[in-house]
Amino acid sequence: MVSIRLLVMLWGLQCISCNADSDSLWTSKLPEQDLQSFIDSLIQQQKKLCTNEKNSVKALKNQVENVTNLLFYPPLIYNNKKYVISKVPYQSSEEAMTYCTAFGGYLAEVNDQNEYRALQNFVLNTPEVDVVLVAGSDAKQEGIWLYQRTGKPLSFLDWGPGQPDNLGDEDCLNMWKKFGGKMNDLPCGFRSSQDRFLCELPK
Ligand SMILES: *[C@@H]1O[C@H](CO)[C@@H](O)[C@H](O)[C@H]1NC(C)=O
Ligand SMILES: [Ca+2]
Ligand SMILES: [Ca+2]
Ligand SMILES: [Ca+2]
Repeated sequence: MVSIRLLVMLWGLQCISCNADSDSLWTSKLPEQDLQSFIDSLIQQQKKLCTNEKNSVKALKNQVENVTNLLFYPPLIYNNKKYVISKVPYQSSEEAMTYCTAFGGYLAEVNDQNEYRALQNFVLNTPEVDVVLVAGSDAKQEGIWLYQRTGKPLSFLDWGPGQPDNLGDEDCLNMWKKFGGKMNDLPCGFRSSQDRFLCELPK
């Protein structure tokens, strides 16, 4: 009997995360009913709590998906990651990074040739976008390009013609449709309401 009660208590513990009402489990003394019906009522309560929780998680996921669709063009799924290009401009590279972080990811980091090819095609095949900000900055030391998130040197770079030119001080990195999706340095602050940013998110 002791082991069954222990089991019930462990079960009850799972409920705490579901609903604050589960406090009542602890404040009530063992009911006068027999243990079996007590367990039955606990199981019913547990089922109800977890159904409610599942439904609210579903609704929340649906809301996040709705917001994602408002803010981003249809995603690219590549190598177990999800990449999205914003439908909105950014005021600064920091703001773009904040958006990507809020969705559980980071400003897209081009790590190798394969990821680059996939992202180039993605940019070229997304209508209405031209300049797409990705991770990379040489703000700390001119000509030394680092990922903002990790502070490590970029493991892949492929400049468009005449780039990087640091024209009027350009310390951030983008992929530019005009260059066939090749890279260009551009200002880290606001440049044009046509500019977009690219997030790399968990799938
Ligand atoms: C998500 O969007 C759809 C279609 O616009 C809408 O019917 C649904 O209620 C929205 N869901 C939530 C949780 O906002
Ligand atoms: Ca990457
Ligand atoms: Ca620069
Ligand atoms: Ca440039």
